Amino acid sequence: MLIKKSLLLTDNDVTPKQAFDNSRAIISASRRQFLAQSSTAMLAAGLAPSTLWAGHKIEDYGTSRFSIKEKPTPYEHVTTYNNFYEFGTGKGDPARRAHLLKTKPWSVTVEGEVAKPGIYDLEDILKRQQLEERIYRLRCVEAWSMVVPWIGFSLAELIKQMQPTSKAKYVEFTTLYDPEQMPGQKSRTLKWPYVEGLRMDEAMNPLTLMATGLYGEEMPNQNGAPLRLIVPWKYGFKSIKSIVKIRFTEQMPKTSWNESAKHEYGFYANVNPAVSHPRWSQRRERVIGARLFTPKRDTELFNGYGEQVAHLYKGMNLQHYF
Ligand SMILES: Nc1nc2c(c(=O)[nH]1)N[C@H]1C(S)=C(S)[C@@H](COP(=O)(O)O)O[C@H]1N2
Ligand SMILES: [Mo]
Repeated sequence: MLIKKSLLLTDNDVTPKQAFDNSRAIISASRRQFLAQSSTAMLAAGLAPSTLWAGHKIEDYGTSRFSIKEKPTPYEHVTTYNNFYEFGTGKGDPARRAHLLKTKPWSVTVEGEVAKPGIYDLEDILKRQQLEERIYRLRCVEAWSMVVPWIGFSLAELIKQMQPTSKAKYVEFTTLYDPEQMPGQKSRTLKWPYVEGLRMDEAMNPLTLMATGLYGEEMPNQNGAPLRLIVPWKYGFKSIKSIVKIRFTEQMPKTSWNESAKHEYGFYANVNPAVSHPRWSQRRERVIGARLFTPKRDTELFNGYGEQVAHLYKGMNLQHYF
């Protein structure tokens, strides 16, 4: 019975809207309540409770003018409905298996066309960044979306500190490769490690976020701990998780999804309702965690951030550069 309840929670059962709007204290109360209710259920269901308990609170962070004013998807959905193929292709696989990933200590290699290459301790990187909460919608290429209160810092600030050379036209990101910690890498679903990339001006856009947490807590492993990218105007697959390497390049990076099926997943991957995926429409999206029979929502060009990012693609044919 408990198991059923934990799987069938709806928006109204967890994180009521007022709780989120009014104060973080209330959120954490609702989180505690959720954890208390669900821990027994999770154990019974064979889920590793550590995947939900791991989160330490993040103490100090600001808010962002880029946050959307929408009700976040309940924590329970954000952390149990995931795409993270390193842990399997099922939406529930990451929550079940990501406890295998050891995220401390963590280092990030910076290389390529950059004045300050090196292997940096994530802790040292974080000391120099200002954390803020940004409520962004993540729109998956599979035509669903969720709204998440991410916590992170501006990628542009980090890039300025690393001082790319004038030859740096792109930034490439790589996820950890370790099949022992990431058992999905034992299957050849993608060419590992997972690689993503941005054009330099996309990486420098103030919307682009390096995220280290969500819902006031350190990032749950299944959501890409300890460091992941969030590019809110692009399809979710651009937002690469568990980053161990940042490389500045002159050439366009070879990205995992583009390499695996270039007619389906372009390098740009800007959210665009007018450009269908070859196998399905991108006009609308299913809202994760919504009540049964909730209509799909209309997908917005650039996921609603046209004002901030449309200029990046001026003069480009978006049907061709999808
Ligand atoms: N390393 C890595 N990053 C990844 C993925 C992945 O499989 N591996 N999946 C992507 C896809 S398709 C989506 S939609 C988002 C999902 O993020 P979430 O699980 O935090 O919602 O992560 C993206 N980042
Ligand atoms: Mo996705």
